[in-house]
Amino acid sequence: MNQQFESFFNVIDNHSSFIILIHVNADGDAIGSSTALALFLKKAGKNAAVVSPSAIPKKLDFAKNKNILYFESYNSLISSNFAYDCVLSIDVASDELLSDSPELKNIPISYAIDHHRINTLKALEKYVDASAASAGEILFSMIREYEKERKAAVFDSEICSSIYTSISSDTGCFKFSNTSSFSHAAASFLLEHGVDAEKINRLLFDTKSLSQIKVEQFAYQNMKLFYENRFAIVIIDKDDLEMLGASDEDTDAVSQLLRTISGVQISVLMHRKTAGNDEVSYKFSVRSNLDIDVSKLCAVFGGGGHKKAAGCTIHDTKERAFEKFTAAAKDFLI
Ligand SMILES: [Mn+2]
Repeated sequence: MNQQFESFFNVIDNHSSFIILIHVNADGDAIGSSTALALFLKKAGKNAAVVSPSAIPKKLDFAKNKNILYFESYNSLISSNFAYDCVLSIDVASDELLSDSPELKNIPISYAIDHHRINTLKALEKYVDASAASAGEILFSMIREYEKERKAAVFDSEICSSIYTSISSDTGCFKFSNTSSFSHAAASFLLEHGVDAEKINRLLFDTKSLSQIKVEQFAYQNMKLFYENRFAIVIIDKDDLEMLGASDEDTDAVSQLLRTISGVQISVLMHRKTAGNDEVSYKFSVRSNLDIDVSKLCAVFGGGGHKKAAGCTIHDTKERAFEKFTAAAKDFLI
């Protein structure tokens, strides 16, 4: 019996209504795993809602569950008067990822579930397994253990679909290097429990909005290559997005896109944070090929993430942020 899982089950037993925090700019893992966790808690006779620090991207609407409440800011949680006695988090690696909201950053978290290698989130208890490709895989193991220990039936097609969304999203449809035999074994179980994998994967990977396509077109036209074409970067400024009629969520796939160029070892999307303050800061979304650990590159600037997918923020002018990052990246090329 996993003691940390048991400790989580005790947290569930000892409370009646939960909010589940996810990270800003929610992805398929954040929505899939938090939705599955909320559904699991409801099956355990509890009340549960998901709290996202920022608007949930429209393309993930399909991954929400009609029986779960989603609050898309701290203020909307407060104005709803949703009563809760316990705060959980899933897929959140740091306080910074709870956005600029001081209320959310200081909210006491009872139990945090995560799979990032570096987790600095403040929480009473944590279960962090960096070998898991997605937070959904950890939840999958927890629910299996819960079913065994409590002789309860939890898995149904809705929970299984949410976990499948989470795993498929964070493994890039089972293509990224983090994909393990466990990812596939979990998926196999989930497919046996009524998951429409074709539909989920089409909506996650093969469906793009026109504005997303325009952003990708812009990225191809404006990308810059350095260091014998081993380093690809594109800068997308707030004005560029406005010109394209696009929003932040349309930029998600861009760093991934540049990584597909043959010979590129590190690909970067550098974009202006849209937070409404005058301070200039640029966010870097970084991907790598080969055996390059970009979480270490991002750690140079106080960021982090996974080995092949990481991010950081540099508070500086466009030119200086670009120069700093590009110079630091050089040491990581092979
Ligand atoms: Mn994740």
